[in-house]
Amino acid sequence: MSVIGVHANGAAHALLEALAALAVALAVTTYLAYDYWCKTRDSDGDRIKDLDKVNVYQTNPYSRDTDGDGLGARYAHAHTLI
Ligand SMILES: [Ca+2]
Repeated sequence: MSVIGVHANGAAHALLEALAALAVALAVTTYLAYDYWCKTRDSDGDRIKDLDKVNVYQTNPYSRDTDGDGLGARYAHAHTLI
């Protein structure tokens, strides 16, 4: 193999390594962004996180008034009704 060929293979190898590192960085960033979104998501916009509605209050994260009593979850939470 010529000297030029060796350099071309070296450059190609370096390029592949850079692309692999970029792919790993993109995957990690995407995972972290998705994880943050899952932990902070507020599907019904009542400022109570979905995770808290499910795990702490056992209410529907997609409904502001799970029990249909006319009181929003935020009000009910503030007045310890849930
Ligand atoms: Ca909510």
